[in-house]
Amino acid sequence: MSSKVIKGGTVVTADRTYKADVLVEGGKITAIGPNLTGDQVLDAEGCYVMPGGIDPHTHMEMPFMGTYSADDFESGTRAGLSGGTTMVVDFCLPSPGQSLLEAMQAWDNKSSKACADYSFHMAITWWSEQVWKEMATVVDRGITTFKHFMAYKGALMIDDDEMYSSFQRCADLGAMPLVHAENGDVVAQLQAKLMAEGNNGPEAHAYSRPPEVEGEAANRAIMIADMAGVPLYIVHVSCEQAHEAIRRARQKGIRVFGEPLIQHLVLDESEYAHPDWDHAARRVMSPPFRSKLHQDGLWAGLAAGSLQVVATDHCAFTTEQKRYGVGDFTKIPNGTGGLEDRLPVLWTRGVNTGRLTMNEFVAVTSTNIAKILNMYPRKGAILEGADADIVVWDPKRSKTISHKTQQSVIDYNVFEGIEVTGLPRFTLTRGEVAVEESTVKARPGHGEFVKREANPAPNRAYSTWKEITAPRKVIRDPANMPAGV
Ligand code: DUC
Ligand code: ZN
Ligand code: ZN
Ligand code: ZN
Repeated sequence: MSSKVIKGGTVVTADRTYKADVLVEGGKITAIGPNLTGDQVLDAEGCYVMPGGIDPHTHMEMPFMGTYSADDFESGTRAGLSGGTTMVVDFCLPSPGQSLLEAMQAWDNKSSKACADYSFHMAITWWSEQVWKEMATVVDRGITTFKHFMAYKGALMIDDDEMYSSFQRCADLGAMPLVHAENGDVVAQLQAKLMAEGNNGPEAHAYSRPPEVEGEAANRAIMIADMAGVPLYIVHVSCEQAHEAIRRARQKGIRVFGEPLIQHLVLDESEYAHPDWDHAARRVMSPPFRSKLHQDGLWAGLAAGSLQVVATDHCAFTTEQKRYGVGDFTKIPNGTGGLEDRLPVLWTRGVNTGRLTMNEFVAVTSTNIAKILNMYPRKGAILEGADADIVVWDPKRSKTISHKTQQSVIDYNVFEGIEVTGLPRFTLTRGEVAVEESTVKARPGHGEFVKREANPAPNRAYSTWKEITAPRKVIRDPANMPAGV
């Protein structure tokens, strides 16, 4: 078996920074220390050797809003590798009424060409006894997180009754629910009102989804999860109202995780006021970009630990696809890309500015994600025995982000023109060099499904669930009831 040694670099993990060589054999890290030798030497002089990024939230080739997201598992994972991300967690999305097992099969097929490892969440888009049953099979197959849409009324949205049932089922299975937290009923009314007033441009998308709809839904999901006795993961936290709900819950000992996106950390609502329709529509996603005030709150949350991970919700659509919504903003496919840019942009705007330490950077892009999603230390670690998913990070390498040089198949980039300093020199996926400077040699089919374990028992220690579900005493003597009318 041939070996590789990553030589002369500084290892940066979520909790340590130290000089060491890293030996890689058979797709695993087999030694860490001084003066290691191997068949092939990768020069890491002047670089940081970090666990490869994990993106916990992507949508490859997803049927959505009358079309399919444009990047598939090949171009998507290639984009990830190019930017130092060595794993994605994508969403199996059954259409309402469809079997979860069928959706899982569809995603198995789509992902066979992945260039990097991947795992799945399962979306709960409808509710029935069949879904209840199939959730156990899904968990057995290594998918232990279930996503719930509180928005997209008439399509993917489920109501509180269904959500509470599904959350209880998650608790029993040792699984964790995820939520897209937006009040879909309020959004639908605001959309109708705006359209009736002739407000049909992409800016109206943002008007129809104010921070309050997100804050309300986040708070509601947290309370319902607590009553079901299950931890909760809130995707794409974009505003203080949602962040505040998470912070408050965590201070009470409720186990809730918050995931901001790199887009919301650096892009703001002024993008929707751009005079060019295409420019604004390309940035339509849910939740929409917010004001600078919200951005500051998200950065602070990452540093303080009230928010734990940074994702992309990579869901890329071409300009042509975005134009389905000319004249009706509710038909603009929701989604933006960012998989290739998440690490460089977060490093540039986070580490280079002093907002995040290097260790915090590793935590929020990789290690915390691996821990929260039960993949640690196979993923998210520079440790002997861990998968050799490694990024050799050159803090001096710079580029200007441009759609002309990106791996994603779409014809623009929401970060266009942003100058980043800090880029991969090498990206390794299970020991294979997929990126060397600007050369990407990703191999379709190399990626493997990462099975995840359920938690051994539902963790209801701090939950109000116990109180709410405890047997209640009948207080009044039935013999002494007043006569009914
Ligand atoms: N938001 C998006 O913008 N796209 C995909 C799904 C979602 O929730
Ligand atoms: Zn979402
Ligand atoms: Zn999403
Ligand atoms: Zn391989």
